[in-house]
Amino acid sequence: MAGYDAIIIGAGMSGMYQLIRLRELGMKVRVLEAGTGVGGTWYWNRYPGARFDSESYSYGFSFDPELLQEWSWSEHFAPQPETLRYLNRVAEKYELHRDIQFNAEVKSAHFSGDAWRVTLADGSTHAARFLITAIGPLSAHTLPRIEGIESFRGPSFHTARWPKEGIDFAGKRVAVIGTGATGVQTIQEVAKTAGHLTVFQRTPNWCAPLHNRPITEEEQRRIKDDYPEMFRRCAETFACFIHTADPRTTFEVTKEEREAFYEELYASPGFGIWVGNFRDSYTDPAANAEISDFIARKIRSRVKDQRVAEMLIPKNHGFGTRRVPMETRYFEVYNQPNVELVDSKATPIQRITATGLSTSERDFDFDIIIYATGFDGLTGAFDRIDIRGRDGLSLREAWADGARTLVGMLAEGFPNMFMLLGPHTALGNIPRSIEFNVEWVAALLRHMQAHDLTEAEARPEAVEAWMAHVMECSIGLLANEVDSWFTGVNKNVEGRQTRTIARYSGSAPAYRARCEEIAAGGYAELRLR
Ligand code: NA7
Repeated sequence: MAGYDAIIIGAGMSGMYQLIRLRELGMKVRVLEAGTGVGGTWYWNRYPGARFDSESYSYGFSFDPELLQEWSWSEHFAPQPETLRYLNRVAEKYELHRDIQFNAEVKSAHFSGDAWRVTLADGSTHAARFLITAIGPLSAHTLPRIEGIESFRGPSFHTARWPKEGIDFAGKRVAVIGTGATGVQTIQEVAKTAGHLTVFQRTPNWCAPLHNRPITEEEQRRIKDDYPEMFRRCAETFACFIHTADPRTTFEVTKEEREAFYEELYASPGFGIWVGNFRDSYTDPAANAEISDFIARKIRSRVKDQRVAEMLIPKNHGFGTRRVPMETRYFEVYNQPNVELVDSKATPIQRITATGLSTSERDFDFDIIIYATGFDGLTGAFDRIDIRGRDGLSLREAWADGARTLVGMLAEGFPNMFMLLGPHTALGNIPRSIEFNVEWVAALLRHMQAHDLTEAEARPEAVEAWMAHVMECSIGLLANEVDSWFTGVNKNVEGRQTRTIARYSGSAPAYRARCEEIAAGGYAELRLR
């Protein structure tokens, strides 16, 4: 059995950066990655139209000033192939490949006394003192639970398992099932070339314009000059974006001022309309109704057939209470003669057939079926590995009624396991959270090295206190009243049918302050041996 100081599961952005930081501690590290290349989310999600919704320059790694100057993003919201090229460049610069094993799907990780023993799908095993999960909050993709899904004879794909060679839709009859952030990006791209596209929408989502465009030379210069300032801003905002909530409340301005502000946000690039809106937009139902009404009017003005427009306007949740898909001429797609929208709540898909699918109303024939049906979010990737801590304790069982963590990075009963993007960590503009968490874990390991400590585990009372804080942060959020991966719901997964407080909804600065306090206090919340 091969022995290491640390095993990192996953070679996405968090695994890559953790490897760099652990090498600096002189540790012998092995990264185990199921794919054949680095990039994680950006390796797997190659579906047509995949791109950032965060400004490219705010998303990249910030730790290497030289790399920031070297790399030039081509667009304000870069497409997936460019992001994957960027991450490959990072891997190349730091020679990450020599410590990464590809095609290495981890099946189990068991703690036994002084080491984690990790078994891969091919039966091989590795051992290490420390286990670091870099497995992503949205990586366990889920197909719909529809009868006959295996029987379709044509090509069918989940968006997160897209073929590397790409797919030609020209003249083809294509179905897209799902209208979340992924479905919206896919639909607006496929509609450009498909012979006929049928979209199966169960729940409409509130979408807003991305306003992407190429970065000019002058902007490129400014972006590169402003990096320190921009990252400082991201460190101060609620969710690490360059956008943050407007300090005003919805009704403290006049109706005209409110409308003008909404118009300005709607015409601006990126997440501003969502995270830069009036600060009470997602806590006060009346405030939320105002912005929802504004967006509904926009949808009605962009979609010609008002029956279709009404189908595209969410009725069971307000704007911004689920992840807002960012779009580029998405609503106009439904004005095209080659596109049809089917209401899958009114007429559910009953089975996938050899030649297409059947709803409660009619049969459809397709050449290609695309499942944009999302992920078992936050804890799904953990559930797919048989993780066992002290005395054989199963993580899946320990978390059966909801995950319990200390700052999302440690779990009681799982010594020396550190989770980079575990549940209850601050997410938002994720690479910013990744850099913080990676550095926090590295600092903890440095502390352990300096004090000759070999084991770290969250204390039960510290977990209890953190969970109480997680619950407290979620009070009053309208998002809690809606089914989505934010609330731990995925109708395609057993045990994920009802809403839970699945994520940390406090601010990223508050999250970091708490983590820093733990470190500054000598890690009293951890049992160190
Ligand atoms: P999401 O946002 O979870 O969306 C999944 C979509 O698939 C959503 O519209 C679902 O409808 C739909 N869905 C799932 N199962 C079915 C079945 N059985 N029948 C019909 N429709 C179905 O996943 P995404 O990949 O779009 O986005 C995930 C995150 O990745 C996103 O938030 C970004 O942060 C990046 P539902 O709403 O459940 O009715």
